[in-house]
Amino acid sequence: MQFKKNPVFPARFMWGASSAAWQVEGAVNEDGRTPAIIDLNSKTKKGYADNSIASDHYHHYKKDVHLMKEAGFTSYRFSIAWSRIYPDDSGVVNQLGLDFYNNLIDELVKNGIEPIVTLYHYDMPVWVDKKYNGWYGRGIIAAFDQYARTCFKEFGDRVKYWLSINEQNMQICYGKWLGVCKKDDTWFEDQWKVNNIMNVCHAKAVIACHELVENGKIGPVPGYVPIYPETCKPEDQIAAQNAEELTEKVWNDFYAHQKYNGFIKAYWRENDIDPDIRPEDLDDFSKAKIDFFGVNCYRSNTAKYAASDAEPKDYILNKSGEKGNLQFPVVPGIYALTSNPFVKTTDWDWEIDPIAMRYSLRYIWDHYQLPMVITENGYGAHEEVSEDGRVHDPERVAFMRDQIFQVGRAIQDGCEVIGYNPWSFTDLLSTGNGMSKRYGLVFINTTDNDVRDLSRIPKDSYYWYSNLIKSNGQNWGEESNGKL
Ligand code: BGP
Repeated sequence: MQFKKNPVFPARFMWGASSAAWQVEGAVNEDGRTPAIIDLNSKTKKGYADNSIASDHYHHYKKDVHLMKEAGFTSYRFSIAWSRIYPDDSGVVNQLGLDFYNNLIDELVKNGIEPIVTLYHYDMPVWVDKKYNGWYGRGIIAAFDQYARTCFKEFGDRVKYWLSINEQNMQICYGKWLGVCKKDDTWFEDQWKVNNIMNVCHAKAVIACHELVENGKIGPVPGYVPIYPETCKPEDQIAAQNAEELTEKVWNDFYAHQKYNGFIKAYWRENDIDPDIRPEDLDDFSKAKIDFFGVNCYRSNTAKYAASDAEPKDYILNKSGEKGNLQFPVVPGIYALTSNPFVKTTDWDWEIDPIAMRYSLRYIWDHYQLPMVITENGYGAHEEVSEDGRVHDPERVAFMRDQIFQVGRAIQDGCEVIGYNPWSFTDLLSTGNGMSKRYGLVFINTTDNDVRDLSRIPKDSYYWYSNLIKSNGQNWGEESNGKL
């Protein structure tokens, strides 16, 4: 539908931004924290800075929260590093780890900023990985449950919005990239066992949150990429549906309906896959009723028909930051991804598509009728400080303006959206491109090769966003593109 008026955002809309522990904190060996698998994984993706210093948020959190407050934030989404809370298998909680998050949460609450906390954002402690064989072993279920329960008991008096596992679907679909897959040649089958164990952990967290946190709300955080058919050819439409099922809908249906959907059960049967689902898992699933969806949405994809005898191709992400360096996947008989001539792309070939945001929110609302909070959305770019000492990021301002406007349109369409938390508040490490791919509203003075002084420099987008959110989404500024 077309609307004659600009959108109006609800009162108490949660305007903020997002981060994850391993990408922003640094201080990996301090105050009792022990290594996480992602520390090792990030070192394999050379050449860029590993996460031992990152944005040094661990030592700058007060300054960072102050900048959030100045900007008018009403929320901040961050994650807890499991290995700060439980550094080893002794079962003894690390008080210094609790102290760090207690201090951060207190600082946020004092400044009127609602904490939105992710339990797991790719950083499994190495001791868990070794002891239980990572996500492959069912031993992780009790360890994760213990960790989640500790977080709810320690922080649940002040944290009311919780997120279970970040982008579980992406961890399965890109298991090799994100360090979940341990054995390439059996991953085709293993991924569904791993996924089931992750689902049990998600379910345990949902159950424990409702048990332990008064008025606590919890949801999953799928990575959501709408998939358009390349043409109106019916086969392309089915290919787009297949891609959507196998990269996101299987997960979203599971979270909302608390059971596996018919598509994936048929897929397992067809491919002789046994995901090793136990009766006690089904029991946990039936009790794990989520309260909302976290939504990570950056882009869209396009799919087309792939014949059964097509040559299979892996998805090779663009790691260079120069356009045109990606390989779309071909999954014979199921789908192939392809480029979309109607949208521009970033230097990493990510589609710039604000309508995808409206589409995603409408899709999730139409299917599941649950409130949504945007937990990631953002523009990755090469950036530096200008001669005038400022950081000018007009592309990010345009990106955010168009994306937020489409969030507003989705609200006008009838969707219940309760917050917008783009990636990321400060610059932080990208999963594959370190500090060369910056997402922040605030520049961190460091590079992949040179740590510099780690000073915080708010970018133009910070000031633009601040004006917008202080007016609860009415002041679109000089960069309004007619949206006033
Ligand atoms: C999401 C992850 C984030 C973040 C973001 C940007 O999938 O949840 O951790 O990194 O993507 O991706 P990248 O860093 O690869 O550009």
